[in-house]
Amino acid sequence: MTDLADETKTSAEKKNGFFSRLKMGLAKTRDTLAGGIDNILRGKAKVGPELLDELEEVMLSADVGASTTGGILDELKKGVGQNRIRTREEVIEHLKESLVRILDEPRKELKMPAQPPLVLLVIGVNGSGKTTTIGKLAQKWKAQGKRVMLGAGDTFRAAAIEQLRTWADRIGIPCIQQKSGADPSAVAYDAVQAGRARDMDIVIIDTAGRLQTNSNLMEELKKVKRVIGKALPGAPHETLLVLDASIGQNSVSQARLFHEALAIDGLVMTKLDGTSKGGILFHITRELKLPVLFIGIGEKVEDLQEFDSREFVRALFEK
Ligand SMILES: Nc1nc2c(ncn2[C@@H]2O[C@H](COP(=O)(O)OP(=O)(O)O)[C@@H](O)[C@H]2O)c(=O)[nH]1
Ligand SMILES: [Mg+2]
Repeated sequence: MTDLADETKTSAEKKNGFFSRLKMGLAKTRDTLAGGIDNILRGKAKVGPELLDELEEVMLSADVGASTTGGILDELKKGVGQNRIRTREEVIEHLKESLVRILDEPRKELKMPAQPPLVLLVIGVNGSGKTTTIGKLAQKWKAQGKRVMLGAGDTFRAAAIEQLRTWADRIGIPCIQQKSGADPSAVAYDAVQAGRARDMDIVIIDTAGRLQTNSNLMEELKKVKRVIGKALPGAPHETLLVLDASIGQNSVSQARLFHEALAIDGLVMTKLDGTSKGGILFHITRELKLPVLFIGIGEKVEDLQEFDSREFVRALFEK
């Protein structure tokens, strides 16, 4: 995915820009995770049980989660026991491979429908970054020449509709909306209908995110999802859950609740830039078997990146 401004750059420059932005965004998690690992390994002559205990502590402090950390260390112990892993470098290489494997297990690409439009339903609690993520995605796709339409399904507050409308106006794309208080499933239905009638490639539906413990929200979202399927059989093609990475372990229970109610297809992890808890991404992927499709590493449009597991792990470990 590229921005218009990027179009003139060489692909190497683009790749560098992408990677340095990623590294910058992940600085806090890198300090905790790779920085901690580095400290432990430095000065250790031998790779043994004491070292593995210390590694466990570091990974937990970066919110990798107990079961995920345990799984990774079990493999590491086996390797050490069999004398396959002996040096500091081998420990790090093994860790990196384990982390990439965890991220690569669930599928990664967007499911594309046989016939456009691709309909994305975006859900998540208030403040997780749904509306900004939608705006950033829409801007990227518009810049690639895609016909994109938005649906203002967060009808709970007038300001939420306004926020999405502002993105749409700035990008120069249509936004289907009704008055605040309107039935969100009616808005979603209209948006998908309009998307079909107006030959859109992509329709993105925003939703409200009052607390996940509120069963009304889940019922409301289920209805939105059902009604979208009536407007276009097979849609929504992707139900994306937006999660704020800075809430760490809490995001696991949050994701579970949404997944149980709504059968999520993929995750967007936002605010990785403001947190040292980025390790949570490994834990969530492993626990829920859901792919991370996009990550947010800042406020700018180019700070929403398509997720690349290998680059992500490399950025976490590279000094
Ligand atoms: N630093 C940072 N802030 C973000 C990111 N994504 C979203 N935000 C901010 O999070 C706040 C809430 O976002 P919003 O899209 O309104 O959340 P919503 O309630 O889920 O729609 C806004 O101030 C966004 O600018 C990110 O990746 N990094
Ligand atoms: Mg919003």
